[in-house]
Amino acid sequence: MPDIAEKDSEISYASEAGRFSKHLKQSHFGLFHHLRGISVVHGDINVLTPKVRSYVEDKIDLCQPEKIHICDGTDYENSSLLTLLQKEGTIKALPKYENCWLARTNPADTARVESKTFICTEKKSEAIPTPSEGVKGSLGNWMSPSDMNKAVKERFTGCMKNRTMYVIPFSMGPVGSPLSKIGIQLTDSAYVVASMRIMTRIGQAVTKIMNNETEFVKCLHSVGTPADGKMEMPSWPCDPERTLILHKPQANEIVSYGSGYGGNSLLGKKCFALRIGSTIAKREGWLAEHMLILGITKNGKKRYIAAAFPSACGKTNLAMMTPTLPGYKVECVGDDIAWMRFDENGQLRAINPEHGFFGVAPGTSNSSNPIAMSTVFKNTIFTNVAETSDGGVYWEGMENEVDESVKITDWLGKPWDRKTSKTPAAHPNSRFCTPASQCPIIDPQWESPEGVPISAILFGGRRPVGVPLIHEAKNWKHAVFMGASLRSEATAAAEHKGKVIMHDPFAMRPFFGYNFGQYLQHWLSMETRTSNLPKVFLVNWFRKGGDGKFLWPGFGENCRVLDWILKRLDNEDCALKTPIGLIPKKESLNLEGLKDIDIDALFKLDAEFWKQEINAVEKYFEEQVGKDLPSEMKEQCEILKKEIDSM
Ligand code: OXD
Ligand code: MN
Repeated sequence: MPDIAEKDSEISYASEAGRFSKHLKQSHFGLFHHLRGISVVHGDINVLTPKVRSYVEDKIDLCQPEKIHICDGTDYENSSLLTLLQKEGTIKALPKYENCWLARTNPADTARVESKTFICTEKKSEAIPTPSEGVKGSLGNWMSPSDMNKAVKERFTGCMKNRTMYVIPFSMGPVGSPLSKIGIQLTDSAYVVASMRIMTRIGQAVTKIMNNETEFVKCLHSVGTPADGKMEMPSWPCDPERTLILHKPQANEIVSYGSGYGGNSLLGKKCFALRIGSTIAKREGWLAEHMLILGITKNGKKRYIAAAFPSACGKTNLAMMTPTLPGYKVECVGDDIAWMRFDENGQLRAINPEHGFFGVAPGTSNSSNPIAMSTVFKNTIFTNVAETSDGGVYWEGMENEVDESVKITDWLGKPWDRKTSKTPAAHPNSRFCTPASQCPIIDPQWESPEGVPISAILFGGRRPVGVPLIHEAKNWKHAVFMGASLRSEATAAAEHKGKVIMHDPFAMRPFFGYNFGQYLQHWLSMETRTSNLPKVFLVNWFRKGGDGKFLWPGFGENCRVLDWILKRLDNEDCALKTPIGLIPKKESLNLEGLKDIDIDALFKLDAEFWKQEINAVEKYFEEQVGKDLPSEMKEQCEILKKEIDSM
């Protein structure tokens, strides 16, 4: 086969029109090209700009794949990849549903690995704050550029031998929106391609708008091979011992090795949209946040709200809420990530950079999230959920939705019995990966290139004691403090064990791309960008009573809390000042039709609890952020302590 690629690309770059007509002729028809002497078995190298091509060629030299596949995002491509994945035993069809698939991972590769995730900068202080002497930092990990180069060389040299390198051009955000960004992911996992196709916009739509000036984030991923060459589970290759996820903000570069799962391998999500995204946002003056975006309409008036909750704290449920109060409608823009910037009128606008939902399956049911349940049973890849004998899926929470007579096989492929099995049927971090467009309440503006106008920002977490159902920040500095002091019970989305209350500032602790002290400074600086700042609130659906039961019913009833927020946005005089912020005045929270709500317990402010809380936050700031902490945060601690003392 002649290597005609070099000459062709010169010709095609001389003529854009020629490039695209040739692209149409060549896709899918097996006209082999070569890159660095390696066969391109799918797609057209001419759609790659010279800059992209040079990046791909560099990584071909490093990874030494057997074949190259340039993703075009077509249905044809997708169905061939799904066929291949079935043949390799990575996925199996779920005949109960339309175009749904079940993947089982190696049990050692089931969650994000924060301990193996690094930000790589010249100076350590650019990436992470300096903790106090003897304290282990928890606001990210740093690696030097030379260590990064060494680690990459060790792991990636020849890592794609006998494998296909897939080249995925993708857009985070609506293709062509001024708020969107482009990435090129190289991966040796067809599962990753199929998932990226759901989670982002990939292929021709993206390459069509690229020219040689187009900036892109470089994303290199390999599932790896263990050093001894022994692959424990050939259907799910990975190298958990040497897994490493690296980010080089200065070069807009991500390198991920050893894991095929979730945030470790779908690089558009946490690595790009949050870690690299937050560094680009800092440079360009906007915000990349771990936030859902929802639209809420009350009596015909619509507002948009963004909300930051730590992983697995119900962001997807809130984003798809079915309000119980009549006259309200919630619509979903996104369930995990928001990119937000002030427009020329000073209005904060947000896009959801993603194109799908990668939601935690357990706990999702027709009672907790009927909208998710009507979204996920077509065109979905499920991972690590349990399987039913009638060709469907099962997870904790679906007890009432699967007939008793149906047999269940757990996420490890073993028979599982509802009455006798001691372990969960689905892995606690098992997921559905499903197109956002299928959501029955997807917001009509969800792909609007200018983004939706944000009126309020919520922070929240799982706080069984002490933190009221809702309180409002007193001003912007206090709002930033609220985000900075966010704490929550640990969840299954990462590798932490147990139910400890962890600090998770801005719900971003695992996702900061740069020093948290500078991140706070960046948030504080928003005050200088507009006179129209959103109002900020802290919510807690998870407060428990003395009997250990939740005090608030949550889910669809949370619209009552949103209703109070809307009143505040309309400047209604319905808030009561307290030392920690503003809470609803008596009767201003609509509880009509709700029985047995202990409103006093939900809003009780205990001085001793709050003293301890502020002390814990102050200690955290001192130990973890030290000299990088903006003075405004210390001042907020002092103000709060004084006010709490007078309680
Ligand atoms: C996620 C997470 O997967 O936050 O969204 O872990
Ligand atoms: Mn998340």
